[in-house]
Parts: sequence; structure tokens; C-alpha cells
Amino acid sequence: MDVLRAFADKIADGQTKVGIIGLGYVGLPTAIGFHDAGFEVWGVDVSQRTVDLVLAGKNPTGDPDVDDIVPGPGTERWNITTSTPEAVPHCDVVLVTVPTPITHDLKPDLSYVEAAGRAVFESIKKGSNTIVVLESTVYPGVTAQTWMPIIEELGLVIGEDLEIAYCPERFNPGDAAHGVRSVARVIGCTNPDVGNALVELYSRLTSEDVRYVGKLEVAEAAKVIENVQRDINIALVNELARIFPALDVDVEDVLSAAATKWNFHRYTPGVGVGGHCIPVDPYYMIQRAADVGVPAGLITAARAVNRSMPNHVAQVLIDILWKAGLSAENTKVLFLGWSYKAEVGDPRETPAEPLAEALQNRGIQVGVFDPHLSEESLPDSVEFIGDISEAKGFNLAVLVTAHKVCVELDWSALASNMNTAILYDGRRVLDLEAIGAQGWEVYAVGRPL
Ligand code: SAJ
Repeated sequence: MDVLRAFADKIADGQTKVGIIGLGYVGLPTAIGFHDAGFEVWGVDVSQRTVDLVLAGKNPTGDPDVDDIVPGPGTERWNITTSTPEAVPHCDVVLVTVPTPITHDLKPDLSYVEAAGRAVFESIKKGSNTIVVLESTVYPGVTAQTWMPIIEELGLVIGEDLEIAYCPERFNPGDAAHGVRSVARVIGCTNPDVGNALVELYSRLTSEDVRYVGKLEVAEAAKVIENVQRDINIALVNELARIFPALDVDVEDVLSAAATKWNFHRYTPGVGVGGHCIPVDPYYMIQRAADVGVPAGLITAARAVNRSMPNHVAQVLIDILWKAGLSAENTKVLFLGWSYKAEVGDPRETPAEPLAEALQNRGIQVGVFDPHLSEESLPDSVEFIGDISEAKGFNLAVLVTAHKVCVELDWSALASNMNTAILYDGRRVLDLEAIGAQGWEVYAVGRPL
């Protein structure tokens, strides 16, 4: 208990040294947040490029909110390295913020969690009672199942050499209102005293509610189901976006009408669901349910609906082109946006990729205009459009990502460069009537043809 008292006292005095393993979309803002809160920070990343950029005060992530907040070279209390063994011995608490992607066969890939855990545990000073917190999104049971075997293999003792806890990251790229300093957090830990000590620490990071919720699995499960719920809600409106046009009704009219009810949660249909959270986390819950032999039919079905959207939209675009007398060969489609989310430069799990593939498989050429992404972020199979004025000779434009720069295009100028000015709003954010008045034939997801 005296060790935890000392830990709590250090937090109160701002003397706690915080290690962050993984300086990506979550880890870097977290490191900056704790540094801004007055703590000494040791940031670790395996990528020398990331470490070099951060040390130079530059933002290696695609999140524009991080652009101007990376501490400059020589900043005090700001230690950035590729070496976990160098950083960990300095730290009272180590946060692990490494990726938890899914494999090609849609299974959770926990290799980063395992590798980072091993590197941290191998570097811990015996008797230091270092607190190691996993923040990456995992399914219930993973923290203990993945890390305890390593801890035992290394002969470390919980309560003497280290403690482990789980505090899910709740970070929304491109949304400054929900950055690491302004989101509520939950903490799971077998030892309530450690859990409550961590509440004190995270309360210095965020202005929002921080609470100890009990054992690790409770906090692990909370984060996964937050995103499962979102995936299911989006799947509902995407399924409705396929039903209502067949009833000659625009789904957006229906959703807007329904949203007048006090507890109707408004979601928007689109060309698909991308990112490293929403299309990924449900597979963690599906895996865990399968492990214990309990069906997860609704979660699985929602994933299938959202994964089907790019192919569904591709078929609708082909029908539209056919209706305009255009065969697939020699037809060019312009993607307005490629990133999975507006105002963010992140191609991970973007629905743009399967949509492009579906069109290219029918002989259609695809060009991409997305000022948030470099040409290197795009597949070689697409034509990179660096400036919208370069987009010439296209037969159809599809809004894939609702970037402001795409929504507020000079539609009249673009129409004059199109072979046929056909527009498909894949995110239901455009004023189709106004754009139609500028010479465009307009269509949209969930809208009758
Ligand atoms: N999408 C829709 N329709 C919607 C909402 C989203 O098609 O109504 C699509 C987006 O276009 C995107 C994907 O779903 O392709 C994911 O969008 P998102 O807004 O959920 O953004 P993410 O993936 O960055 O989700 C993050 C998550 N944050 C964390 O995991 C900490 C999620 O839990 C947040 O709820 C979400 O941000 C948010 O609130 O924006």
C-alpha cells in the first residue's frame, strides 16, 4: 500500500514519469497531453521516422489536430526514443498505445500488444511496482491473457514488480472537441487501489469524468461495445438506404422525419464504414463470443451490411452510367475524397478502396482528389488528382469523403471539365438541388434513381 501511496503522492506533486509506447494517432496526443499537464514524458516508437519527426516538433500522424502541438526540439520533460529499454526504467507508469488491427481473415491481430508488452516487462526494474496500462482496443480478457504469460515467463510478480490495468483510448481523430484532454475515461484493474490511483493520474489529463469500473474485462468490454453499437447503428441506416429507394422514397427524408423523435439517434448512410475503430472493433466482440460459444448474429450481420456498401454503390454507379448510355470501358469515375473520414488524412479501412476495385474490375478508370492524402497513400491503380482543376474528362464524380474542400467545390467549374456531369453524393451532405441547377445530373446513396 505504501508504494501506491507514494505513486498517488507523486501524481499529486506532478512528479510522476509517464511512458507512452506507440506514438500514433492515440499515443502522440496522449504523450503531449500528459506533458502539457506538467508530467515528465518518455515517448517510444519503433519507427525511426516517427521519432525523428516528433523530435523535430513535427506531426507524423494524419490527424491535423496534432499539427501545431508537438513540443519542439530540446523541450524539457519531453524524451522521445525508439528504445523501450531506455525509457521504461525512468517511468512510474507506462501506457501502451499500439495498433490492434484485424488480419486478412478478420481475426484480431494482437501481435503488437504482445510485442510491446514483452519489451516493457523485460525493461521493468524488479521491485519498482511500475504500473503498465493497455489503452489499445481489445476484446474482454486480452490484457490478462496476452500479458500474464509473459509476466510469469519473466518471473515478475504482480504487486511487487508491476501492476497491469486497462484504460481504453476514446480518441476521435479530426475532432478537437474530443481530444485526449476532453474525453471521459474508464479504468479496469484487478487491484482497486491501483485503479483508483490511475483515476487520479488520468484526471490530470482530461477535464471529463474518469472512473474505476472494476476488473480489466469490464473496461475492455465497454470500449468494444461502444464501437459495436456505432457499427450496428450505421448498418441500420445503410440497410434502409437500400430499401427505401426501392420504395421510391429517399432514406434521408425518412431519417430526418424520424429524428424529430426525442430518442431517435441520427446516423447517415454512406458508401461504407472505414477507419481503425468502427469496422475493426466488432470483430473483437465476434471473436470473444465465438471463444465462449455464444452467437453474435446481430454484430456479424451489421458488419456484413456495412462491408457490402462499397459493392452496392459500385453497382448503382454502373447502372447510372449505363442509363446515361455509357459502357464501363473508356469510362472514368472521379473520387472526391479517399480518406475514411472527413477532415482526416487516413486511408485505413477506407471504403474507397473496395469501391475503386469494384469499378476497376468492370473496366472503369478511377481518379482520386483528396487534398488530405499524399499520392503515396493511394493505390498505384488510381489516377492521382493533385488539384481539382486537373480533373478532366471524367464521366461521373462520387463524393466518397465529406471533406469541406470537396463539399465546397466550384461545381460549375468542375462540370465544365467533365465529359458527362453526373454526380453521386456518397455521404448525403451535398445540396443536390443547388448543384443540379449548375448542370449536374445528381444522385445519392439512399435516394431513388
Ligand atoms: N460513418 C457513417 N455514418 C455515420 C457515421 C459514420 O457512414 O453516421 C462512417 C464514417 O464515414 C467513417 C466510419 O463510419 O467511414 C467511422 O466514422 P466515425 O465517425 O465513427 O469515426 P472513427 O472511426 O474515427 O470513430 C471514432 C471512435 N472513437 C474511438 O474509438 C475512441 C468512435 O468511438 C467515435 O464514436 C467516433 O470517432 C466519433 O464519435 O466520431
